[in-house]
Amino acid sequence: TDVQGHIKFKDVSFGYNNNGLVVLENFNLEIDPGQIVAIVGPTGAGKTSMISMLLRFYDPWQGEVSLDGVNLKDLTLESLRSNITLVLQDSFIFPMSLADNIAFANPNASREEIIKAAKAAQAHDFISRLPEGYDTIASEGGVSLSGGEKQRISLARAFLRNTSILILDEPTSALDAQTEARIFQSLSSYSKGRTIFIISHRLSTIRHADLIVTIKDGMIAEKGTHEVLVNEGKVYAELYKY
Ligand code: DCP
Ligand code: MG
Repeated sequence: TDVQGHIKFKDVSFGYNNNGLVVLENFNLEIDPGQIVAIVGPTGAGKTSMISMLLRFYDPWQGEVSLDGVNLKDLTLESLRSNITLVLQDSFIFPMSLADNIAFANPNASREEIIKAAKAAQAHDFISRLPEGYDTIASEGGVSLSGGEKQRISLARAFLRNTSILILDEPTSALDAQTEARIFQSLSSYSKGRTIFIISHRLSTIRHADLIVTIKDGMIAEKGTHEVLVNEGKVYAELYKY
C-alpha cells in the first residue's frame, strides 16, 4: 500500500528517557508530498531525533506525528517502514557483490535498474572502473571501499528501493562538494511524488531545497527557501557564513 507522503508533526515534545532533558518542544511542521525538505541546525539540535520519530524508533512524549493524516501509532511498523527509506552517515556494506549490495532490498531488480540507481547516486563511474565492475565483491577478502564509495552504494540502494518517503541523514558527508551537488540534482528529479528529507551541514548543497527548516534549542527557528532565510538574517544566515 503506497502512501502519499504528507507528514505532520503536531505539538510534539520529545526527549530521551535516560536524562529527562527535552530535545524537541512544541515542534510543529507540515510537509506536502513532492518536496525536498532540508533540516539544518547546530550539532545536538535534534535533527536526527526528529527523523527517528518518523520511523518510530522513538515516539513523542506529547503531541503526534502523522502520515497522510493517520497517527503513526495507528499504522503497523511493517507498513510504515515499507514506505520509508532511511540512509545514515555510516552506510552498511554487505560482503557480497556491489550489484547485490545495491539490490539488497529489491532482490528482483534487473541489472538495468541497478545501473540506473547507481548513476543517480554517482556510483556508476567508480564501479565501472573496477576490473569486476558490478560483480566486485565488497570487503572481507574482497575490495574495500572508501567512505565516500560506501555512501554512494547505500544511496544507490535507497534510490532503487523507490519508496514514497526518503530520509537522508548526512549521507554525503564523505563526498566532495561537486559530487554531493550532482547527487542533489538526481534527488530533484527523483522527488516527484515523494517526500524527501535531507540533513546536511553543507549548506551549499541544500540551498536548492524546496523548504529549509532550521532547528535550534528544540524548536523550529525558521523555515523558508534559501533566499528568504538568508535575507532574514537569523539562524540560517548565521550558519551560512561559515
Ligand atoms: N541524545 C540523547 N540520547 C540519544 C540521542 C541523542 O540523549 N540516544 C541527545 C543528544 C542531543 C540531543 O539528544 O543533546 C539531540 O541529538 P540529535 O542526535 O537529534 O542531534 P542532531 O542530529 O541535530 O546533531 P548532529 O548534527 O551532531 O547529528
Ligand atoms: Mg544527527
